[in-house]
Amino acid sequence: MSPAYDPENIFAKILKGDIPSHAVHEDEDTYAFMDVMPQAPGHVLVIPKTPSRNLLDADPAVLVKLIPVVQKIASATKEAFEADGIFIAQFNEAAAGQTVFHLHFHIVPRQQGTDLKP
Ligand code: D5M
Repeated sequence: MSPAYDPENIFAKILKGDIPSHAVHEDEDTYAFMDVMPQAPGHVLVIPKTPSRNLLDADPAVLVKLIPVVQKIASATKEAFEADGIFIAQFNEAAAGQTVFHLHFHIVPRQQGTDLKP
């Protein structure tokens, strides 16, 4: 079983306004902001406002609202950065690379022939 949701994680603090962030979208259920360690220019994170540790922990009703926003922001990011493609990633638990334990989708514009930063 996964550890419990930590209400003091960095993204929870961003949602509370305790830590600054560069917002690109906000609605009743969802928040999107620029990643501070971008893997490429235009790297955005999309998160639900509902506390969810990761995808495995999330209520499907939360995902129903979140995924269309991921799609919309991926599309807008692709256009804004004139990207050839969009990489979308999401990690579940530390063993899989998750470092912030509030569900988030990475949206990263990709240009043909370029590598992601490690
Ligand atoms: O990645 C977590 C991601 O969160 C990683 O790309 C850095 C980013 N991050 C960490 N702190 C902040 C703040 N304060 N603002 C914006 N982005 C942040 P994962 O490995 O998927 O858990």
